[in-house]
Amino acid sequence: GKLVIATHNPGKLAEMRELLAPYGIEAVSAGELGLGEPEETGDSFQANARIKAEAAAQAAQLPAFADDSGLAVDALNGAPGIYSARWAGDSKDFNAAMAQIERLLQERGAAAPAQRTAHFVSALCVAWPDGHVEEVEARADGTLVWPPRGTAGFGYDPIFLPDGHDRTFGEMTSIEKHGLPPLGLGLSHRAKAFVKLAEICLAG
Ligand code: ITT
Repeated sequence: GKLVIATHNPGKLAEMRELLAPYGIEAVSAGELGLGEPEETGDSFQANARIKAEAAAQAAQLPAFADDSGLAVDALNGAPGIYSARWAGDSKDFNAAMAQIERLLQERGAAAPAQRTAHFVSALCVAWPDGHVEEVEARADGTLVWPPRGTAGFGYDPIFLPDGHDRTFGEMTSIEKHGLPPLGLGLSHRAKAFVKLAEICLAG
């Protein structure tokens, strides 16, 4: 059957399409269907993912897949967190949002890598028109670098160095960011969450 990918973020959409590709599911984006964007009024990643998935499932009368995600910086008490998109403003200026994080880290004297730890979170939700939902969440841990490195990916990728790697997400191909064989999917927050979701409802 057909699945709506309930995102208006082109970087996410590309990753979600890649993750779904092996399953042979016909996926259509919220943008392609002309669906609006619901207000993200939730106070957690999971709540916002569910708001987006349920709104799209109801509007399209098709199963809908949504991701709510963000970067949580330990020295900033988890900010920007669920406000990660909003920190970039209406102009979606992630260079400014990354510079803002760096300014706050420097104000706190966070120079050593151990003071610059952060994690990405991805909450995924699939909602069906009959009201059924499946929800999962995963994280990827790492350290923030400055200046930004690499032009791949989107959002905060150029400052995020995942644990155990020497290149930022911005320096990785999307395949590497998802997690390369032999380990397969399981580096990025989104790929890890997708594996959990696939175990629940896409594999069968
Ligand atoms: P939709 O709600 O339409 O899906 P959005 O960009 O508004 O798009 P979110 O509210 O979930 O989505 O915001 C998440 C933000 O966190 C996103 O804009 C990115 O800047 C950042 N982010 C999430 N995953 C990321 C990743 O894998 N790499 C870099 N930045 C990421």
